[in-house]
Amino acid sequence: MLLIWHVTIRYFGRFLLLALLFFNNANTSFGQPTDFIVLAVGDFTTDTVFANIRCNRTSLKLVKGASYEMIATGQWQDANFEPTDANGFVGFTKAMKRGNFLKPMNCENYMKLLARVGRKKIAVGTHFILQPKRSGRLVFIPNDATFFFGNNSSKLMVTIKRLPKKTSLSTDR
Ligand SMILES: [Ca+2]
Repeated sequence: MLLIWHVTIRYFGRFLLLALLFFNNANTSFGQPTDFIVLAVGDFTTDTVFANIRCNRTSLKLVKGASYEMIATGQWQDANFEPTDANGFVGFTKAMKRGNFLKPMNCENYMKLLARVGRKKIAVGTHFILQPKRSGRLVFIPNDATFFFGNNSSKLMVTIKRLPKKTSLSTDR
């Protein structure tokens, strides 16, 4: 009898622990922060995007089908090349041309500002209106070659504003 009681207590404890863990995670994606910001129509926020960081994770969650205007200001720099704005520049050295395939978006300029929502990458540049096809966290990426982010410097400021739903410039490419 004592043994049955002991086993019951032991496994009930484990069950309770698992149940607590499950319900604690039930409202979130596993491993994701719980404090995502979802902009209401008309709201905006400004994020800093660093040139030497590949994945600049924002705390914004974009909503499928909503429209977001993104305006990037400032200049950032790849190595010792001329600083550029969020539109970046065409790679002009041999190494840059060879390294095109190492960029997150091969056909876009070096140091162009990119956004990623889920797995989808989008070229943003200095001004873009994005209508995501899936909801997800907004991540910004400088379009530089993988392994070559360390020599980048400075940062951009990106303002993200949620627009009214009917916007003619629909552009999740
Ligand atoms: Ca670089």
